[in-house]
Amino acid sequence: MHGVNVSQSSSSPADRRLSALVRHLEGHSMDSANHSIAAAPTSGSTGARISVFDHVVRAPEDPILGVILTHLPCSLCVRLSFLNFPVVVTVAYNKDPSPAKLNLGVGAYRTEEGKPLVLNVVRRAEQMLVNDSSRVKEYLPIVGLADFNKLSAKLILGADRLVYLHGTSPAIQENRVTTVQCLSGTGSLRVGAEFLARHYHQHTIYIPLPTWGNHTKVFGLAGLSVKTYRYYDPATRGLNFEGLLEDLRSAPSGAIVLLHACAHNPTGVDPTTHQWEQIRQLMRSKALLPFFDSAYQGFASGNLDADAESVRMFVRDGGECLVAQSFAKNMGLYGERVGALSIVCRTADVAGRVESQLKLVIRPMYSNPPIHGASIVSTILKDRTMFQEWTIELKAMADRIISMRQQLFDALRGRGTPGDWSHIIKQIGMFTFTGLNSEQVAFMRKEYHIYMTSDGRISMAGLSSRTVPHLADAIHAAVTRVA
Ligand code: KET
Repeated sequence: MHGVNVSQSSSSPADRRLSALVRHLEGHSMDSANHSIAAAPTSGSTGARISVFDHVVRAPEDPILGVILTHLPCSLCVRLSFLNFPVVVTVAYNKDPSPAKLNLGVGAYRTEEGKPLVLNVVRRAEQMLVNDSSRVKEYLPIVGLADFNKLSAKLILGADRLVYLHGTSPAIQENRVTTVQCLSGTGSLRVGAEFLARHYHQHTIYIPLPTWGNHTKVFGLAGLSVKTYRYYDPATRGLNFEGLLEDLRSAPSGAIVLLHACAHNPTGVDPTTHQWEQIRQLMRSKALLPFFDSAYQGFASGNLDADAESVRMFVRDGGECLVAQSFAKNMGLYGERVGALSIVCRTADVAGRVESQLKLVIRPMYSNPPIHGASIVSTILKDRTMFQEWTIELKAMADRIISMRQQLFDALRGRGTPGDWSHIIKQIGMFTFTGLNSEQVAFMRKEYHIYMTSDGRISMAGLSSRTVPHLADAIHAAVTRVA
């Protein structure tokens, strides 16, 4: 059926391993097909092969992960996709033979050479874990690794004075924060959402317009009713602050409000400290419940404390909130799926009861979280030197992104591209919300082999000094040739 001789085109050990995987899957998928045919009541030895899943329609690709470039060799990706193996690549991207092709779709950091990066400090932590012969692979508790939970909460909420993580968080000192290790940022959001759907009196959550595409699905599938509040003003390419306040003012008392802690995705537009303070006052006066999504701590400014300030403002006032944290971007642990959900409560007693219910959400969902990624994070956070090494590497990633902003801005100015492109240098974090429309995005994909989400979001982390001119040429052509 597939007739693909994968071994011929594979040369490196990684390729050979993948080839073996393909052969295994081919064999396996045929075996299982034969097996189901034999068992299916509709099939005889000569009868039509009708699957009990014949009615299943093909779902569309995920708009973000659907354009991920994995480091699989192109030829193998296409072959794996023949098998419907769920590799997260678009066949379109991988089939694109152009050497100039550029993937700016997913929010994943790349080096100046366009390669995925494993931080040195992460490699060191992994080495230490490997060398530690006392380590075992037993199940973690339902709530995950205790050290990891404690340190993650300190990282986002502020630490006590005894450790090198700066600042103080009265909530932690008073034991009224419960933190559970979850499957990265997405899993933390989902566990928080399921908890709210079961135990919180208000089932409406307000999310910014626009927001990360997965928010709607995560909250909707957890049983919450999803509404939006105005956030971005296309005319100014900045925050629609009045619209935001108006919408939150007219939200029902007690409603949940999703806030991006920093580096808003996809717009790159964050409120100023003064605006955050006004948002806080309004939300507290209406008893709106803040649910922070912190996927980019350290990536916005390069400073972990500065990027946590919005969350800390809401914790300092003594009120309650939820925070979903991801270590995918700031530690480069994308595939390790390591994150945490913290719920800041009024009292230690409430926090204890909340935690007992979080366990009931987690246990039937995935039982308990994986150990490796959380061990890496806690090894780094627990050691002063490693922590400092991490902050330096993190700052270097943030700085490279900032320099890409400047280079792209200069390149467009240099070409005299019509329009005001200052938003490229004003926006914060991994993404630039370019303002390009979906036709222009399609044009750039077809003519320049540049891949991005159809809302015109580009991941600045995927750019390099070498690729900036190509992107600037493409944007220039799109703006001048496509309305
Ligand atoms: N919140 C936001 C705002 C976010 O951008 C992402 C990921 C996540 C949560 C989830 O991250 P996790 O890997 O579960 O820790 N965003 C990038 C990747 C993706 O879509 O999954 C992105 O927008 O490209």
